[in-house]
Amino acid sequence: MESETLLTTMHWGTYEVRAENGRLVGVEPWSGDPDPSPIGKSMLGTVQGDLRVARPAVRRGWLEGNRSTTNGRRGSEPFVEVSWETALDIVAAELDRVRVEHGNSAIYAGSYGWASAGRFHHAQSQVHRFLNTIGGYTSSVLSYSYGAAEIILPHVLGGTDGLTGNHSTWDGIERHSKLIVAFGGLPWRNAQIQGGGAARHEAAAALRKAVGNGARLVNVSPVRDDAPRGVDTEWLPLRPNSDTAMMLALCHVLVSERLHDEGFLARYCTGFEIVRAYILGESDGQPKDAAWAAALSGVAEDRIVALGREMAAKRTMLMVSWSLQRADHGEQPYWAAITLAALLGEVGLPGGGFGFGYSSTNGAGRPEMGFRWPSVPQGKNRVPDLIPVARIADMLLNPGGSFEFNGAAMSYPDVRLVYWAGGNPFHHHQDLNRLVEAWQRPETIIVHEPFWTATARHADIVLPVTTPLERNDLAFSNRENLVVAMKQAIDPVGEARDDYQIFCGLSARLGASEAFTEGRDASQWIRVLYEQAKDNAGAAGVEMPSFDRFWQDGHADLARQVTSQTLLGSFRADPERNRLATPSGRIELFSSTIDGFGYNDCPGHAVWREPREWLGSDLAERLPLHLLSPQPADKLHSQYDHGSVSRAGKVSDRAPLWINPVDAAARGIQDGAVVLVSNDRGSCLAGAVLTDGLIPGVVQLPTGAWFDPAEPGQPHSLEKHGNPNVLTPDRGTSRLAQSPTCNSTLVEVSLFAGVIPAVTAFDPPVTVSSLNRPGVAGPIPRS
Ligand SMILES: Nc1nc2c(c(=O)[nH]1)N[C@H]1C(S)=C(S)[C@@H](COP(=O)(O)OP(=O)(O)OC[C@H]3O[C@@H](n4cnc5c(=O)[nH]c(N)nc54)[C@H](O)[C@@H]3O)O[C@H]1N2
Ligand SMILES: Nc1nc2c(c(=O)[nH]1)N[C@H]1C(S)=C(S)[C@@H](COP(=O)(O)OP(=O)(O)OC[C@H]3O[C@@H](n4cnc5c(=O)[nH]c(N)nc54)[C@H](O)[C@@H]3O)O[C@H]1N2
Ligand SMILES: [Mo]
Repeated sequence: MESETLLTTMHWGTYEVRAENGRLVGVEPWSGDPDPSPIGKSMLGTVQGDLRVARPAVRRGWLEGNRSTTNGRRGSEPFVEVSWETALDIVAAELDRVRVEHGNSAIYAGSYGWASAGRFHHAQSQVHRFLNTIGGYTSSVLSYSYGAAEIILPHVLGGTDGLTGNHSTWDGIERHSKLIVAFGGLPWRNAQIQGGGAARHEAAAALRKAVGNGARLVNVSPVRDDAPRGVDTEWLPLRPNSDTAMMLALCHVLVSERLHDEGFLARYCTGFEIVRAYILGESDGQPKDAAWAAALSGVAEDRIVALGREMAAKRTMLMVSWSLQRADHGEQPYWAAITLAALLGEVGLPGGGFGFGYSSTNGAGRPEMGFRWPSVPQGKNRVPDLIPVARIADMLLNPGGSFEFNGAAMSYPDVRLVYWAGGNPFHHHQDLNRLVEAWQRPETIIVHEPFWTATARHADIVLPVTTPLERNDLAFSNRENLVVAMKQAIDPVGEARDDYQIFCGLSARLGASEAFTEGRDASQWIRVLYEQAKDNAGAAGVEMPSFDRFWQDGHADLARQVTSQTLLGSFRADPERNRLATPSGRIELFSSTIDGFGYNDCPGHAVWREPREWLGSDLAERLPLHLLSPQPADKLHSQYDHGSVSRAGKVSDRAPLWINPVDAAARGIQDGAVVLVSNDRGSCLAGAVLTDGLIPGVVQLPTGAWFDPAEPGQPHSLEKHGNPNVLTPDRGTSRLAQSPTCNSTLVEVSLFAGVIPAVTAFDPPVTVSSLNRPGVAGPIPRS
């Protein structure tokens, strides 16, 4: 029996995979990972399962000439399977038609999404590089993860350090922090993930060590379980989206009791006087005191005062999860947290200051490698049109419409063709019923997918792609010192091809072969990327073995040069020489730039603005529950929702909805019951889990259940599987960042009456082998 064990890296960990006679038979965590994630197990049974896209497939109506579909055909019609030759001919001709008739800006290929780990076969890199060789595409900027932060932080701090990297490292926190206040908590589940690939999971241990060394940890969140597992924590529950009010009140305690650090404010910050007048209520008549914040947040007044005093007395680290800024006015909690940290005056000291997203991934708090990992070069996009990523439905519904963004007046291009490789908008976007409608507008939608996800089902042309187990690649990941030779373990499933191979076929048809490939095949590209990495590392004093040695060994464990860093430490040491990249060179507690935009929804300093949708709004009389939709513990987003680990976490076949027993009793809901979660935007079914681990008035439904409408293609159909994005609002945080606000959602929950419909998201779609012969997708041929 032929059997081989190889290493592969996914966003949730590095695994030893074993194949026998062409079948994947084992997935075990890499022995070097001290705290591995179970998610990898889900690859068994799915990578070679019946939800793989077996062959290229085209929507029947599209082949018959029905392009844009106002009557909901997209998402409901069967697919016709075609050969690769036919599929590539069709796609190339369609790209050419659209660019000639409408110009390249009519091609939208933001193609947001996580795809898979692996530096070369990174789907977005491939699709963007390819389209740049044929004239470009309308692109997207920012992320669903932390779009509001990506815009506000450069105005305040001059960059995104402390958000995406260069956090103060755990060692300083372990040794010096005496109080850690975590807004949004530090849920262990999220630190399973590291974008680009995880090797050693170390975040949970670092946190345990900090608390073991005497730091007191406070979890400020509506959800008790946002505290890290097995760590002594105080739970300070608050009403969702009220953190900014609480932070401003903590500032009020410091200023009114003269506990703030005037020296720090004078030397390192601008705008304190304006902020002070706002905090004390001199500028608007409302002091932001603890009584005021208590009424908004539900946290007792004396608890806020005591916490403010404790912060002033101890070395305090403010940690703010990324989730807080995925809410209405999501810019504000970040600006308010920085303001609070500046008043405390410990920014730039180990164990003090602030940081964003500790435990939102495994990476925050780990030292940087000190050099950049190379990626596939993108070339130049000649199309200037772009959108903030979460404005996609707005763009498709309002071609030519205008919008404001970070001080600029912009307009939406007229998109005719959407190209997606490596993402799942029917997972990630808000208000999916609105997306279903917007998605009918383009003339053609092309998707590359390994699996029959909702996005594949809502496409016109689906091209089947390999998973990392079916190709060779390299894992380079930020803050990871393990480089992995991701060797092909099994043959491509069905007729799947690599994204790269597909774009080779298209570029050849469009006369761009040389520009796209530079004459290299995949293995040559992998070698080139490795050599670049070796050069970059070498220049930073980090030695990497030769490529051949590395490939033979299967991985390389690199010695770190950087082991410790403190966010804004060098700025603190010498603010003149190490000026920040803000207009003043300092931390901008007041920004004349933002003030100059004249946005009432994001004025010149941190402010409290009531969310349009939260427990304090009038709507709460009719929709009395605040819905949080966090990341799922048992998978990454929608990936491998059909796998064993995710399925084990379903309740009555659906995503689990956490609800407080008080709220459940008032609605006659018992543990395990199928419930209807609804608001004016949509409704879904979920499985009730009764827990006092969240406050009454708040329910939680994780993301990731594959979108499963009872009537595909029709907006406002009941969603059967528990996808929270049929409920979330599709509105920008503010005119500044225009970023997602999924965590500002009100709903009602009731016991589902009637016949409970079966979940069908995991049934393969209907395909027909020719235009008139209906049938069901046959078994995937195994080579
Ligand atoms: N309500 C709510 N919504 C949210 C969030 C929330 O907190 N609440 N969080 C948001 C956040 S932070 C994010 S980052 C997004 C995540 O949204 P996405 O990144 O879009 O979600 P994924 O499920 O990771 O989608 C990746 C897709 O790529 C496919 N894929 C994997 N490998 C390959 C490959 O090699 N090639 C190709 N072509 N495809 C591949 C996978 O099968 C999968 O369908 O969701 C956002 N949506
Ligand atoms: N297992 C797993 N881990 C993941 C991912 C995944 O899909 N699965 N996705 C990864 C990605 S792409 C990202 S961007 C990160 C996201 O990382 P985060 O944004 O930090 O994660 P979330 O799970 O959305 O939210 C964390 C907690 O914030 C709390 N919260 C929500 N709203 C509020 C509020 O208004 N105030 C307070 N105080 N708390 C609030 C919720 O209770 C929630 O449990 O996670 C990454 N890690
Ligand atoms: Mo994200």
